[in-house]
Amino acid sequence: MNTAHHPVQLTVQNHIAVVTIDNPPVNALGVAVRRGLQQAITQAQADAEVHAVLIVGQGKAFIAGADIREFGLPPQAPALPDVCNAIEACTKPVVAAIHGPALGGGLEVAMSAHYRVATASAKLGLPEVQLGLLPGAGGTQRAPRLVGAQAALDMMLSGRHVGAQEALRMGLIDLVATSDDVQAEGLAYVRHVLSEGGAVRRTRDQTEALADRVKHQVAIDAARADVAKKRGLFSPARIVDCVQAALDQPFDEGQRTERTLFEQCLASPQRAGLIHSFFAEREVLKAPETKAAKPRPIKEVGVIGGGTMGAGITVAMLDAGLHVTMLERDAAALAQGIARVEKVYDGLIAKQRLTTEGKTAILERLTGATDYSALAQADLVVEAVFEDMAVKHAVFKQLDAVCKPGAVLATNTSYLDINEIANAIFRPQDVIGLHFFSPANIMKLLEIVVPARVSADVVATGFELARLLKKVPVRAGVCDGFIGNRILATYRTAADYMMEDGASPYDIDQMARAFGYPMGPYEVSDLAGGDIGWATRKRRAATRDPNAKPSRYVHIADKLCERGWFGQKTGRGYYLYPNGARNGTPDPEVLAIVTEERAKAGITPRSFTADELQRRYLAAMINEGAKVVEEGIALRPLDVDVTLVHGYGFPRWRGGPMKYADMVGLPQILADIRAFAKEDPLFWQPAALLVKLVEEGRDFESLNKA
Ligand code: T1G
Repeated sequence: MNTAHHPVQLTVQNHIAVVTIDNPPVNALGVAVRRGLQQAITQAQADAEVHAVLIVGQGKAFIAGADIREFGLPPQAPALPDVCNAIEACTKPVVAAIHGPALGGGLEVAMSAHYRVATASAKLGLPEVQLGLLPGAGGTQRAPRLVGAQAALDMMLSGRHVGAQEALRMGLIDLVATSDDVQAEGLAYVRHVLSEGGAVRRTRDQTEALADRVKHQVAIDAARADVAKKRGLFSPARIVDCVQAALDQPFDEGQRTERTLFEQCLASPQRAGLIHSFFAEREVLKAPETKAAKPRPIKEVGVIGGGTMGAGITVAMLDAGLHVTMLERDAAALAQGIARVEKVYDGLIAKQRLTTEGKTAILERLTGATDYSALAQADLVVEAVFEDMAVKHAVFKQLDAVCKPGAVLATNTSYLDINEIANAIFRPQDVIGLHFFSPANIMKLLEIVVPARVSADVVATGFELARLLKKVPVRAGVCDGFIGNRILATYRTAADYMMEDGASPYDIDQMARAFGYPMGPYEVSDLAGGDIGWATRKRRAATRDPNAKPSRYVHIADKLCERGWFGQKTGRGYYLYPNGARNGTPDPEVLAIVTEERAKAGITPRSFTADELQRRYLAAMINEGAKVVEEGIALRPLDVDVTLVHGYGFPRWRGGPMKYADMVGLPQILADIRAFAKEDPLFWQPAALLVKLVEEGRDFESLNKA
């Protein structure tokens, strides 16, 4: 008896073949599902008792799309385009009844059916572009035949989900069901089709939606121009080409065009990087503590500090629907903090993304206070006060005295030792680091920093808070800079060394942009303000061990700061920002300072090619990332990837520095580091983990599932 689970079942009810897909968790179209669908259609076609076919999904989805885990593996028949064509070729009417996600290949299956009905929960979309792909199972040819070029391009280039009502208006579906009983609604619609004569309405034969060729050509041309402006991604331009084929070519020829372009996208490194990011953003949610414990409840939260970070965190909490108490030291500071929060919402009102009433409703959940007793009932409190250990100790001493038992006490510190903060109070098990990134209500990354004595459910609570705030959490151990800032310090140092050795800061920024960063390290410094790093360097100089090995110190950044050249906020930094310009222009005086500092350091400047700049910049990033994994500060290489992508601008379509290293090949990365070490053995010390992986012929990915 074959007890294997067949993910596609066919039952016949009153001459209707009900084809049910049951492939948890989201009915992805793995090879067993494709085979089952093809067999079901063949069986329904051959069975004289069957007058029509209904396709429906079991569980929470219709079909979430192709099985993303199959990409990059040898293809297995039947290919999804063939399955879709078989569905469409059926001589009996086929109805797709959609609930939940019908995405990518899932919507392509539905569009190859002759009719579509959806419940209110339906989410229809063609998000392949987010994976570096395009709809490769006829979607680029059928969608325009149903909804026209403009709407099809919008769906495929944005990847957005479309609800049932919008889908009906577009012509993507035929009916929005009145109940959530998707199978019953599907059967009812099949009976309706049969009562109307049971016509087989093949999408490939529809011409009405593309009748006005001029209109659709205008839409295609506009999309092509828009895509050309957005550098970086590979598949959007090919999506436009596919829709052009849908307008110009017969269906079968258009499908061949689609197949050719789909295979180009499949072969692109962007597909590998984006699919890695897709899964990595789900794997980071799986930390030992989130498996071991349940989060504590989070309803009332407190934020201490109404400065830039405190206000940003307050907005993030309010946007999540939480009740927030902002605590400041006095009424004046509190008023400033509240004003910073209101300014965010006033900005949204100005952009007509929020109404005045909406702002009022949000602010009803915000309470201001200047006395710690206001936090007595908070479930979680996060402090965002001045980065000074004495100030942190004073805050946590108050929290220890006032907060209810079980309250989670979090610090937003970006580099102070959280173990030291925790050990100074009577409930270290409740202390955790929640490292937000500025602006805290916008940046997705949230480092969940785990001190030695914290209890597992507090860590789980940090992850739960990230979910509520729609942020991307990454578990980090306690060290200087945790994961992100520690790696940033290293590759920024590598950039400073290259600048002092002969490269212009402007060439380094250009290299980073060419790699896919939105801006380079010196543009970032000008945006954030060079004074922040300057203050940290001065603070650390005071505590630096005089007997420590003399590591090379580049003074260029300090020289700019000594002149008050902090960046955009002072009109100049590495770049000039005349009249408040947002885009800086290179500053000859900065280059003169660089030249002067080289001379003082006794350096004869050398030239660097863009490739040399890039290899050093990335080798430093990857090497430090390997050390961070080796020391357990990051659980896996993918945690480093997600941190750098969601907190530091690393291009998501490259998957992150560790994924990029795997794609380059670790032997090459290690060889680069060893070559650079000949110039500077102190800075370029290969991570033991990197050496080990190369010796064993493994890559970083081999550690992600371990
Ligand atoms: N393939 C394989 N696994 C998938 C999957 C997929 N398509 N979608 C989700 N999963 C896994 C996911 O990794 C997680 O696994 C679990 O399901 C729950 O996902 C030929 C080429 C459907 C809206 O891009 O957008 O079709 O962590 O945590 O928040 O033209 O998943 O539990 O082990 O995200 O409720 C196009 C991708 C594919 C849709 C559900 N389709 N998925 O969200 O759950 S390419 C997509 C999603 C394609 C064709 C082309 C979301 C969701 P684990 P989850 P969720």
